[in-house]
Amino acid sequence: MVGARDAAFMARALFLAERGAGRTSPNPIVGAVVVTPDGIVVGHGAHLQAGGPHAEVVALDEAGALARGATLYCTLEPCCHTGRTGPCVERIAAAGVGRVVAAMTDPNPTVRGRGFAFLRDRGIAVIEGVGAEEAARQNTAFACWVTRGRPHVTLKVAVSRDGFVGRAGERVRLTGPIADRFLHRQRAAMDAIAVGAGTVLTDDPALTVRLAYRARPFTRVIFDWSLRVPAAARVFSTLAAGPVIMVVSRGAARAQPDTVARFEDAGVVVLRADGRELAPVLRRLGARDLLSLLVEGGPRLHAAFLAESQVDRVQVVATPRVLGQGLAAAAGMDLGPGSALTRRVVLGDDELWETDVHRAD
Ligand code: AOF
Ligand code: ZN
Repeated sequence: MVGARDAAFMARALFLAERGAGRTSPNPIVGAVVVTPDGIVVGHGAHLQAGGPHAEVVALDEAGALARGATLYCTLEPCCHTGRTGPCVERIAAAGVGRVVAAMTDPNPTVRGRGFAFLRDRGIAVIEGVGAEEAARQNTAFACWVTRGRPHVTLKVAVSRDGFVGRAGERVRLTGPIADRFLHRQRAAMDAIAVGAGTVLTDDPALTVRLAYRARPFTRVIFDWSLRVPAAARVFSTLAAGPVIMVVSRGAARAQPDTVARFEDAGVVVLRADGRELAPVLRRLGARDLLSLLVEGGPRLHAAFLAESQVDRVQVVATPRVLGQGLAAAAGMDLGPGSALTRRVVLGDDELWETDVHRAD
């Protein structure tokens, strides 16, 4: 039975889970609390990094003997497999937990319901789905990666009031300082960022995280099919911040072996692709444990992602600047606050409109 207190304790577990936000890839973020039958919280836990203990184990360690007969609240189905760490369900059963309340099934195909079944087999009451919506939101990228083998893809674009994203060959600032800070925080939580060659040639971006704290390396991906980006581009001077991956067509790599060799000698990862299809490239990025990818532009790269239906989320930052003329956003990019809008955030003079793309599969 779902008690009135269950939602409140789950809210606490969901809050704890956020401590791992942006740090746990390729693992999900998970929070857990252990509560005695008289409603006293005797254990708290969060999963803070891959390879580290799971949230349930942290909470059970804190609870010690008080876990006997208690309820364990966890934001994800407890695991039943041995990965980098051992199965949580065995620890839960051994601790004598009487009841488990979980927000959602672990989408990982090696778990997916087996953790719950294990617990029920041992006579532990299991309640699923409390806080499900919030838990799913916390692990959207993980669920995408673990089921599809590719990163969750967010397309982000800033637009002028008259609908332009910039001017050809010119660096244009559209967003204000509040939006910039928000967007750098978002960058800090992503595993990787991608831009097209045109954006590197026009903006020469550093593609680093500023204005926000980031504890781990940041992967930058440059889609440069025909090897147009010069070695002097700023992004190549930021290898200390994390890997830089250049996606080039196999033909271009073959035609310009010296250029490729120079990049590789400098520490750049050159990923040779057959054709210009994005899906296989995304799977290769997924194999590098990249769970989330922020595609910043430009319009041609956005258009390619949209044409191939490789987009999970679209973010439009509407700004008050008027450009008069310039580059249009990718066709098919819904620039208005459409009906499917999932989030709308006011950022000073700018406004973020976010839409999640839902798929049948
Ligand atoms: C849990 N609690 O806190 C997390 C879980 O390599 P491992 O041992 O860390 O296992 C990683 C997998 O375990 C991951 O793919 C996901 O299915 C699950 N993560 N499960 O019970 C946790 N982080
Ligand atoms: Zn576990």
